[in-house]
Amino acid sequence: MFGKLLVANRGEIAVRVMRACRDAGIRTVAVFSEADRDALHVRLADEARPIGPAPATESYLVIDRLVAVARETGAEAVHPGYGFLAENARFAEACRSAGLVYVGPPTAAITRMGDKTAARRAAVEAGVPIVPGTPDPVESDAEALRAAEDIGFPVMIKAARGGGGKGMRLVATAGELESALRLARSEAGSAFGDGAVYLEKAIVDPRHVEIQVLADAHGHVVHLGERECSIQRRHQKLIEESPSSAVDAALRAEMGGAACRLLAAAGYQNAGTVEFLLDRTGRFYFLEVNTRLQVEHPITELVTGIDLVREQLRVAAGEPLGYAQGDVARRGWAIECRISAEDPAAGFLPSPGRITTWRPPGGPWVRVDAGVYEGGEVPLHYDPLMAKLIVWGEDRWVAIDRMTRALDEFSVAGVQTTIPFHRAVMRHPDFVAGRLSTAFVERAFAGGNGIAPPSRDRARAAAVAVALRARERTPEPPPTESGPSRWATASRPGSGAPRR
Ligand code: MV4
Repeated sequence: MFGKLLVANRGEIAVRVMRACRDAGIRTVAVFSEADRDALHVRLADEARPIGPAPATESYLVIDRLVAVARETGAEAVHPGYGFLAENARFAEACRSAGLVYVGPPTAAITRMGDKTAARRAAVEAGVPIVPGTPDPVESDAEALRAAEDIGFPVMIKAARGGGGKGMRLVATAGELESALRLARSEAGSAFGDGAVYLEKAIVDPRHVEIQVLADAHGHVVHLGERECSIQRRHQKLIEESPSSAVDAALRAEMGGAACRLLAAAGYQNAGTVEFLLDRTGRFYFLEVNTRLQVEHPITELVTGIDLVREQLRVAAGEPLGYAQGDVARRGWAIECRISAEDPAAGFLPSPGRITTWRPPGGPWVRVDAGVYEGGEVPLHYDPLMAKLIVWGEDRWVAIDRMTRALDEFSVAGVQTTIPFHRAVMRHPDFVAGRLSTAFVERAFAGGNGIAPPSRDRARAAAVAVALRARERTPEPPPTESGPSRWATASRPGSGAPRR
């Protein structure tokens, strides 16, 4: 195992990686921008080096500077975290060329999976189902129209180099295709420097379900089950849970097997995530591969007992996983809420500033992965994620109740937070019933309307329906609190203020 590792990141993920290093006896080097002199990750590292001005393009994204700091400090390995350079093949290669161990997949795997159409081809070769669509970018409007009629409307136009929904367009009819193509091409061109687009059949109201995979340098590939990530807004995940209420053991084995086949065929090593769309009939379709540790990795840790960062470090050091698929056990239910400095009552407007009160919850099966502390600052330059609140329970009802309790305990002042949003979701009848799709947030909270609840009538009708269904399905329904008065409480603007 390496003696010293540089963490090329900031915030909660830098802290998370450093903790795993401490546990493994690895010394850590933090890097920090001018906005992060007093940041938590700097305080927790064994040593820290400045890397430039606040803008990430002049600090956390400067490959040469990061590699130079690693060399100067005698670090043997580099962990990229997520975001910033975490899926940048040039960074991985720059580290390796400098003789550093990159804690992530082989450069070729990052490159191949970063190209959407190449990833789709790899999926087909590995026998992994993909959404029906064009194998290559469409060259002309005429070709697109022919393909779309072949596939059947509605279709989705996607950027070949894209991701995160940029350059993506839903097209319901042939008449809308031409203008949608034009818009998608220009959006893809400015976002990815490549206007190439391809078509897929649109899956209506899918769930977003992803499989966590670990692969070592000795040909062992195992999956750690799924994460349900449908609760998102504008492609930013807000809440994740594991398992998914839409996945049973048979489907898990099928999706897990598909994910392992794909990554094994790609010569993948380290931690990786295979994203799928799951339609309402339980069919799944490959979406893309995330060649990094993900924000929501702790929910997988809580249901499997496997420390994913530790595994990343071990695998990068050349150690074998040391267990097979059959050794991976799953127990209970985990939920994660992303606690960001954003105002959910104002369309999730970022709310940077000084944190004057920070009192996170605790107690049994409550985990808080934070990158901030009381008196510290949330800089406006970066992602406003302050912490992740993760709970475990023996089943979904217990986990929801425990998350509700933990959210009630969480006291933050000085910045607005997403806590009121999460409290509202935990009692939303559709969430409680596990009736999720990627459209959940916009439907339940009327999109830009932040945490505004559905109408009284809708809420009441849905609550009754859920209570009846819950009674049919399980002997012990959770204590739901779905009366209109509760909604009024949950949606009161400014309820992010300290409560106790
Ligand atoms: C889709 C889709 C429906 N049909 N593809 C959005 C991000 C990008 N990586 C893939 N996305 C989608 N692709 C087809 N053929 C719906 C989405 C989608 C979505 C996917 C995952 C998580 C959240 C989402 C929110 C809206 C749309």
